[in-house]
Amino acid sequence: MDKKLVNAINKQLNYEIESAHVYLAMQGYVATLGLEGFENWLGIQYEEELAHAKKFIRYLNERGERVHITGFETPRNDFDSLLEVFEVSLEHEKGVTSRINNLMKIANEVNDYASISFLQWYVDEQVEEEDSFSTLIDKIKLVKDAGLYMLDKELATRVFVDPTTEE
Ligand code: OFO
Repeated sequence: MDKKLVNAINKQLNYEIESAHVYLAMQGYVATLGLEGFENWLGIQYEEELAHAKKFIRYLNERGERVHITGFETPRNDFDSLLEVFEVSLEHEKGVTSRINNLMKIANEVNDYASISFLQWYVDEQVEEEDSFSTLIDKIKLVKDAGLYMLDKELATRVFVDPTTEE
């Protein structure tokens, strides 16, 4: 395989492990909010990212190329809200998409048709990744609005009772 492509795939498989760390750290934050469903969901996202890395590793092995594992950036561990976790996630996934597109560009430049075919899975996966995060952002906002709506209805029931005339 072309060395530039092998190096770029190695970089990406390490980034997938880094992505797993990103979601593991988010899972830790969400656990502090007592949201077990979100905690579960992010734990699965962590597993998925590791699976993305392993798929790249298997591919390089199949093509007789060497895998190089590197060190990883410390992920962000603190957030201001659940919404922020998912907004940061969506931005992260957009970054992954552009990295995958760049890999595809290199594969095309060096006419590596096997890699083009292999990378198509990641191109499709990124459409799903971005969609699932943006859907969750919409839902979190909706739920928030619904909560506000209910609180608003409760506040609308308040009637004026002159405190100075109360016995
Ligand atoms: Fe979240 O798709 Fe891999 O990184």
